[in-house]
Amino acid sequence: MKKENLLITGANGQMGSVLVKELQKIYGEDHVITSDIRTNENFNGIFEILDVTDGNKLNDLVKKHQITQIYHLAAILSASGELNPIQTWDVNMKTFLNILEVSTVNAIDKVFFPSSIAVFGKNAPKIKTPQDFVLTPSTVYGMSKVAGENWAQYYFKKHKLDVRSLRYPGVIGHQSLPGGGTTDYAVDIYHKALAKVDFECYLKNDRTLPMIYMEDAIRATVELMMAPKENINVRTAYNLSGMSFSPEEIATSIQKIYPKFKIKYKIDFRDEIASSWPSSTDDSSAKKDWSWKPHFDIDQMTEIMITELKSTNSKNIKV
Ligand code: AKB
Repeated sequence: MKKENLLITGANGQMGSVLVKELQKIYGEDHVITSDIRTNENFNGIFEILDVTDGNKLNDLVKKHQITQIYHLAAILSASGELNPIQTWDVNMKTFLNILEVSTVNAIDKVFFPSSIAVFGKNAPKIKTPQDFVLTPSTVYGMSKVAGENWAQYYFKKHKLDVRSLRYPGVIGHQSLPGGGTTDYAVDIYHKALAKVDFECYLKNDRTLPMIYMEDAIRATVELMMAPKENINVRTAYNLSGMSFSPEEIATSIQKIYPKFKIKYKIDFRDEIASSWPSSTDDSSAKKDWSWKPHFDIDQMTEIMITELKSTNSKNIKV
């Protein structure tokens, strides 16, 4: 069997740090090259400093490690993106175009590109937003994801580059902290509950968004990347569903474990971003093409989040 060597960009991020460990289990530590703009001592195996806007350095690393697959996770997210729109467009687009070019030149087998529910705009149906609805995003982040999806499809058609992509909902996990996203509140809320402090939410109480538990998000990524090439009929990005909930509903779920937990609201610009996104998406293409099925609902997730965060906290205190 051909030896695979994977390059992960943005490996220090919320998804990257968890995905790396899963890929290391599958391919072996020495075959997963982790990279990020800043150094990180938490990974076993090989780590490289990489700013993906530097196409030459990317090309050198791909050659040096004989890379066969790239998971390109480096990006600026929706809320941070609105504070620096031009820089966000530059970084998100330049990095992905470098990945596509270097992958084509080096005959990379497969590329993973994360897209997002942020591709949809206010005009899209809120409930079960269809896979193929017209994309009119309201954020620069969303615009960069729509452009990225189209570039992915272009390289697939023009250069036969096997680029695969998912439209992630908000991802919630205990292993890492998100940064700069609109859905980040749904991770932060668990940390506040554990610290026994009230949570101040920047979204409206009934702002329902699509979300997914980290374990489901990682499994979806691996399943998509392992699916036979002929099954991949969507060459932009697949809608992906886990669960949907509002701030009020996640607070209720936490109150089943911590009855005294309180949520209050101080709305900011992120609610406007969230108001342009779907409440749920129709992921029947993912179900049909590569048998996608989420495993976790909100209460199961809450139980695991609280148990795991408690255990991490007690380990940290002992050190
Ligand atoms: C964000 O909130 O920006 C991300 C996303 C939904 O893509 N979590």
